Amino acid sequence: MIHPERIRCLNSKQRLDGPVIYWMSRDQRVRHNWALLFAEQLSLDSNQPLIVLFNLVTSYPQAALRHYDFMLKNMMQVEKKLQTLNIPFFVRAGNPESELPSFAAEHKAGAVVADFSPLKTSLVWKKKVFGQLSIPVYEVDAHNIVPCWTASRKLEFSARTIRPKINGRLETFLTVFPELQRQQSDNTTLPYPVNWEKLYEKLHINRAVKPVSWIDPGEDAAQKVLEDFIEHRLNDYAEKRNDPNAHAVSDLSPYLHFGQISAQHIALEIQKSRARKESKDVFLEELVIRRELADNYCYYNEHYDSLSGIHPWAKETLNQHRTDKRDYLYTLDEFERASTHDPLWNAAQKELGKKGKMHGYLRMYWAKKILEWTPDPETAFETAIYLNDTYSLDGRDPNGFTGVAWSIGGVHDRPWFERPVFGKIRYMNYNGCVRKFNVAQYINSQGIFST
Ligand code: FAD
Ligand code: FO1
Repeated sequence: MIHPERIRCLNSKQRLDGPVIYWMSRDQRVRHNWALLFAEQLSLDSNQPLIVLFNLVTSYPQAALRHYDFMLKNMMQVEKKLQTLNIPFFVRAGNPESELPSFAAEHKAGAVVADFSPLKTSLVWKKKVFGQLSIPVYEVDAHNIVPCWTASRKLEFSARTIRPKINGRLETFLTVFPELQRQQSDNTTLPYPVNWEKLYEKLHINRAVKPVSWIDPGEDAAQKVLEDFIEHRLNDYAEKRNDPNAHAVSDLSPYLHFGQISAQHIALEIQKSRARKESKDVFLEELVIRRELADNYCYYNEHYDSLSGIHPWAKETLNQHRTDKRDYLYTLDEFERASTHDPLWNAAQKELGKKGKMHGYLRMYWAKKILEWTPDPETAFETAIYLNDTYSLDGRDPNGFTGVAWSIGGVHDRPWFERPVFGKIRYMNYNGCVRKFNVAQYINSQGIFST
């Protein structure tokens, strides 16, 4: 059964007879997907066919070939999985505001189900699409364990304030998923096989940021990574997760960003594992509290994607230090080419550029140095978001906007003792990293010899 608080009806239209469309967008998976399960429930209740639509936008902001390749390779698997369940899968390429209404009309749809994202891109799509539809539109939060609008009705100040609100509802929401059934009805217009090559050609994207080979895209690969993490790395997560030299983290963020694996499913598997309790707790704090706090930040703060979204205390302190002398100043191009004076920063940028993933501990250091080496905090924010979203597989995500806002704007953090440029924003430096892990080893591992 799907908890009713996961579902919101976005308009008050009457249901018509006709197929139920699940417009798959943020949660690009067949298993453990509450939006798909709800669409199935609607279709069974009304004895109408269920069909799935993926609307491919040919130039998603900041997305490059690296990201589209990771996404489309999974979509090819989604097509096959839905075929085995006799659930027709269609792909349209273009702007959702024109494709969705024409698709719904063409199939005489009776209802549309959308998954949930707090990001502006998705909100703009929905506003434009749902104003044109004369059938009911439902939105299902298939990404969070506790639905974003249920966890809290307001912008939360920190992990400390949202944690009890989320933990208090896990009993209700951290539940096992029902199985998606094979669709019986054969009165659906079966789609032609998707012409993926043609879709690749339609993309207007930055093709210089190449796909990566260290991680396989797709639901099945994500499940294998999860199992391997639980088997070999979860135990040491608490003590080694901040060491970029130890492969101690899950590497699940690219799959989570594209919805190729369910956070709820991960949490259930982590809970079942026999790994050390301390490591399980620390991991769940990141996966559940930190990640859902990021959706809260983006959902309740329309300026999540710029410095103007940070708290007044942080704005004030950064302004007071706006004219402080910067010891180093770099342009976007110098950052992008990893050519600063700091071999550690350069190594982290190289990892991001080559691998499409930077270790979480270094991301904080990396972003904070951008604040220190740019002319003003606004430029710093824009530079960090641009580099993060252009190169990181898990970029263009609430976690990224929130991670940059934390590093540069002190969001979800507290004031620290005052210093030049940073003011009261938490400071991090090279020696702090040396105390935490073997910096020379990390730098050499990125093929850069420390000076
Ligand atoms: P693990 O340590 O295995 O964590 C497992 C999961 O928990 C992650 O996949 C993520 O969903 C969640 N998680 C872990 N740490 C955080 C965190 N600090 N905030 C929110 N959720 C967290 N994460 C992204 O998904 N996309 C981004 O673009 C991104 N940009 C960041 C930028 C900066 C400047 C900072 C400081 C952090 C950023 N993060 C981002 C958060 C965090 O660094 C990554 O989620 C993490 O490194 C992903 O790797 P992993 O899955 O192997 O991590
Ligand atoms: N969502 C879509 O519905 N269609 C797309 O073509 C699409 C492309 C895309 C490219 C990169 C990326 O990081 C995300 C992309 N998304 C797309 C959106 C994504 O699935 C989520 O909906 C958003 O990231 C919101 O969280």
